[in-house]
Amino acid sequence: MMKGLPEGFLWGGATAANQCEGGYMEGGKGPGTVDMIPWGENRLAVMQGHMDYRELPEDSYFPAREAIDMYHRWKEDIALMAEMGFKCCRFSFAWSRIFPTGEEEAPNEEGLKFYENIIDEMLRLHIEPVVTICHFDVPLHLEQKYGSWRSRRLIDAYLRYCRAIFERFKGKVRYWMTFNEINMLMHLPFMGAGISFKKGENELEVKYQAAHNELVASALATRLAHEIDPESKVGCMLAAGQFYPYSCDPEDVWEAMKKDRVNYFFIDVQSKGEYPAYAKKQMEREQITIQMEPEDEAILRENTVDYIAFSYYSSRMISAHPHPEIETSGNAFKTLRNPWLKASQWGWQIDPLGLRITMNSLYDRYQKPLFIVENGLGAVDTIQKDGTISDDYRIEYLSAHIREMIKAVEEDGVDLIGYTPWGWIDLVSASTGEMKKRYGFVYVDKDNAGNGTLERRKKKSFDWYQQVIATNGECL
Ligand code: BGP
Repeated sequence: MMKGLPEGFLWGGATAANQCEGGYMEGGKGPGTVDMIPWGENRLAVMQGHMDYRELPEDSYFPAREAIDMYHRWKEDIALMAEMGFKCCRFSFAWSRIFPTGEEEAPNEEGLKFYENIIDEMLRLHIEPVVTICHFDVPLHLEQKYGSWRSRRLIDAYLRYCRAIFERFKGKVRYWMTFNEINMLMHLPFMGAGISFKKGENELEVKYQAAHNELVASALATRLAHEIDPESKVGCMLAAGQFYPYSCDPEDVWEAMKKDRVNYFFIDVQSKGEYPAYAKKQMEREQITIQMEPEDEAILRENTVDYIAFSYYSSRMISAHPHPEIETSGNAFKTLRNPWLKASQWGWQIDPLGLRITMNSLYDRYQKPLFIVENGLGAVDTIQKDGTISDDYRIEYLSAHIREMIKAVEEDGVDLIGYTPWGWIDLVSASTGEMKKRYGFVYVDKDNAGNGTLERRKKKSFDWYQQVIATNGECL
């Protein structure tokens, strides 16, 4: 039996442009949808597409615009990841850095150069770049002119962007992901895909239309990447986390299965190349009609993804019957409180075995290599008097998850490419916009209101993770 993880396993960490770069209008960058998501009480309504960002109060604060200023500090930050021994780094490009409005004929050279410098520095330090093409980020102009992904026009704009980056980074970037947490479109449509709603419209229909456009774009991008660089690997990316039934009442089990499908839907199309029967039936039942072109079926069928990337923070629980006393909505996904699990300060339930369960479900369903591109614990960290940060809770969370991940590989035979815990350096939280919710091995001096020196400081988990990578997980 194979022991441990394979040689060349991609240990690393993950970030996203809008949560760490800042430099929001620098280097020719245009505004993106995500730059319009405010901190505070209006955040959720904007992310859900139920409040127009144009109506926000004058003094709103937009954390994505400054973030942790990686735009100017990338070299120092890459040195830190190299010191931890990263084999890879997952990060995203801001689309509007490269195509400021999304409609230019040619890309913005300064934007491309910015990412080229980063990629070259990573390669120099033997860190494999893993790039998310679109992480919650659409050029604002495309949202204003076309209503973002509800329009098919976005497919052309996205492909122009893909062509520019595939050609430029040919031979340098091997792993691409088309859309971060593509299923987030169903839960937080403005954050996930720049979609907001007009009064009285059929929201589910709009979401399915946007989903279809993204799915076709993803398939065409996969084809294009393979044409330009046959060595490249293109993945889908799912916000994963198994739904458990509240009880063994078959009604609860059925409910859990249906909930899982809301998320699997996207990956079923991206990985198997066709709309699953249950989705077609649902659209029929709910009288949803979406615009599809005759060639779409073949495009989806012929251009499936090479690997399945996913984020996993927690499992979820659901019942067919109401249980308001234990309902929580710690994140975008409503869940019941599972009595067997503890939760983070933000109510995200901690379930390491759930990672193994989720990996097995995904592998059984798709039989393609998996890549865990997000996992981690958001927590409040305090700096001790002597300047150290003892984040034992984070070490405990990650150790337990990595142990289950290794079992899934070693004992269940799951094919796994790598593991990039989320927010290897503290950054802005996607759901809350806070800095206080920290994930990093590296602390960044900045608070919720945007104050701080931005100084980087290693936490206890920094040395711990360095050791995990050096021993390929065997020290755990
Ligand atoms: C995922 C996103 C990330 C991220 C992470 C943690 O949904 O892909 O962008 O931030 O969750 O969530 P949060 O920042 O809300 O704690």
